[in-house]
Amino acid sequence: MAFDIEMIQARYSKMEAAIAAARKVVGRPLTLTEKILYSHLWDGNAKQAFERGKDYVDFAPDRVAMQDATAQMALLQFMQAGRKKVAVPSTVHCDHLITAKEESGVDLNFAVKENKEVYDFLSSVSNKYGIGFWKPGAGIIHQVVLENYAFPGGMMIGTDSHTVNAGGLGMVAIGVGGADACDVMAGLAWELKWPKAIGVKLTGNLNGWTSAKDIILKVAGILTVKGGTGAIVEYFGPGAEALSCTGKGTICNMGAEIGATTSTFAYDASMERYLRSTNRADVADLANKYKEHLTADKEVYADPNKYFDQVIEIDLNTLEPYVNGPFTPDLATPISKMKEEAAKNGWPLKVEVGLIGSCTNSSYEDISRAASLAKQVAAKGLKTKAEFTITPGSELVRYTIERDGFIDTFNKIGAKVFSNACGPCIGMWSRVGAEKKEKNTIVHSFNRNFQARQDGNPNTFAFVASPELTTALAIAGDLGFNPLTDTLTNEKGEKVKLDPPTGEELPPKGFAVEDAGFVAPAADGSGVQVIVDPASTRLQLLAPFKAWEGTDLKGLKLLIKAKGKCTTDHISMAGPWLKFRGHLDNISNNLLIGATNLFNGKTNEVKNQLTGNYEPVPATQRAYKAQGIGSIVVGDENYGEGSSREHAAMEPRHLGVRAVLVKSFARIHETNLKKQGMLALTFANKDDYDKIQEDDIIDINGLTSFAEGKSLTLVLNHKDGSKDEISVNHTYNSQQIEWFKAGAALNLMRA
Ligand code: MIC
Ligand code: SF4
Repeated sequence: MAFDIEMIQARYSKMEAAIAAARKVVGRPLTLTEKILYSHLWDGNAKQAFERGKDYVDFAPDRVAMQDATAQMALLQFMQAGRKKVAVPSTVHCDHLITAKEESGVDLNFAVKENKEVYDFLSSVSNKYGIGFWKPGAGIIHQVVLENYAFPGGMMIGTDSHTVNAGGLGMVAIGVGGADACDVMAGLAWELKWPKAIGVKLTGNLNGWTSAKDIILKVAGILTVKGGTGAIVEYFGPGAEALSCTGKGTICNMGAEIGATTSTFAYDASMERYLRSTNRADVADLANKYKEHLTADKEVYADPNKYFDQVIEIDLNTLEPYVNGPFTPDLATPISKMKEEAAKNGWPLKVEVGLIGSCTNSSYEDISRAASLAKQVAAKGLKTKAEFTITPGSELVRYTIERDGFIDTFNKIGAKVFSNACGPCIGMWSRVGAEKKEKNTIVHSFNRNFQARQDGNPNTFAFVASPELTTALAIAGDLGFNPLTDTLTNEKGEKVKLDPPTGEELPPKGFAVEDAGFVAPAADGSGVQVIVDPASTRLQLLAPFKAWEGTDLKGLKLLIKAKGKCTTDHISMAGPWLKFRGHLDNISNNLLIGATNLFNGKTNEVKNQLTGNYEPVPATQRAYKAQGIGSIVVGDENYGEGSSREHAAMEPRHLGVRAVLVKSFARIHETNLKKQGMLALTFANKDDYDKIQEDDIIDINGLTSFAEGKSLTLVLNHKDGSKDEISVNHTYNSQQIEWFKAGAALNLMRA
């Protein structure tokens, strides 16, 4: 039986009336996304139609999911909200803090010891407040959610940008910062700007070497890392129905890489099969009963251009396998062009490591298809040239693939099986030799390949591909190898070709597991004690941020003018810093250490305006803080792209940065800044970015009449005595302005 089946039943029983009301106010057929959004309005059935990309709307999500690295901050905030229990079903998943080094068992034991304090904190908070707890080794949040909690037509939020993975099972699932999760768990509404709508029509069928991953790699190439911003992507068409449910999950998962709010698919037979095979026949039966509400009105898919703001069509019959990267997930190269492109750009062709798995691609189908290639290694007398690793997404998948012999097959090609956790994907990879910083290439089936993300080496050229292609490229040890056309030379000197991968969507013998890793919370947790040691380096109770002083902000120093890509990995690095995710002061020592200073082209070296010396960013900001001087961070396009980690907003807030001024923001990061009481501003005229000088002293005017839709003015006082006055925009609504005034959204809840 499924978890929380009564909640799902209750949600479905209200859908018909909610959708009818929506159709009436909107006055036309509805997309699936609209049906899900309108049936989750906080204020009940729709009384007005909302404008895409404009109206802020309050929603009532069905559930909340948190992973350990972000849950710490989310729950530290929740503990201040004064509630007895979470208001909606919520779960915590221990997946981000396990270092991949030797192999799963050893690594897991080590992590359990190393992170004991954090795991104890998370499990006791979960126990106290009625939150389901998935212990270390249970699997990666998004895989576990897909296997246990996602349901067609539902809405959830999660403190991780890849929460969107649950779109594979027909949800609207959205990544948020911990403060948003805290609101919903405290029984408050969750606010989102009504999204724009992108439709992707899939025709034809995947075949041979192509897989679901190639669809999203192609879409990323078309839309780029910014193209989905503010939009929900809805996939449809015969090609969509032909995909497995987990394949749909892969596509939705990497929707985060195009900046999309989320992605989703209509309920279909593949979802039904997946629900039944993961022990949720009850949800499948319910979904069948309500299926007309779990897809768009038929007019929509028949004439998509009329209902979506943008429509992309992809013919799966002619789709090629893609390899995206290096350093960004949207640089899409079809495998047939890779040799040429790599030579042209100086990307090292030798593949050192192939890594499969992660929350994006570790389904039974993925693993079985990759294994079909691994099997050919011995059969064709080949030797695998690169190292090869697997990180299963969940214990359910790991146990089942072991039973079915796939782990054995991978072992035969010298693979390492890491724990069911994020591992190398999030930089928790103790890669031998990475410290030498040698130029090298790796290929993986994860979703992100930002510089230095996997192994901390900025000279690792990381490419993203399907698990199948990753396996083939690892066998060949050559990034330019095109398995569709090229041959390999085997041990006997013969030329052999790899046969296209084959696999099973779902295990023919069914899934099996001994201990999936779930710990249910106490029915009454009021007696549970949560202990945070004041001397801890890993956990720190939060002190409220100060309220706004009620005046314009004068005399701010420029902390950094960041150049080019500045993702959340640049603002608050993961990897070795993950261990401080529950300790705001300690993690603040990584503030913006990855961002490039435009004035000297260096990372973590900015001019301390008090001493005139070049110093690390955190130290410089601490020096300003010590003197009570505020500062401002300036950035480029899509600032804060990537993760949902609110540390990227809390750290500058904690250290006394007052405003972040950029050409454009990624959605989650912008909201996180607002929630933490920061000013998130954009240049009214993007060229004004060039006016910011290294020694500027900056005033922000207009705050005493801060209002929705009204620009603010910045005065740049340059060193030579000249001044520039520039206009800056913001997207604060009246509620969000209150957050700013109170010092943080949480201060209002507590009040
Ligand atoms: C990621 O993929 O970058 C992460 C690590 O899962 C993050 C969350 C985090 O920073 O803890 C995400 O995507 O939100
Ligand atoms: Fe973990 Fe990587 Fe998935 Fe993020 S993208 S949840 S780090 S596996």
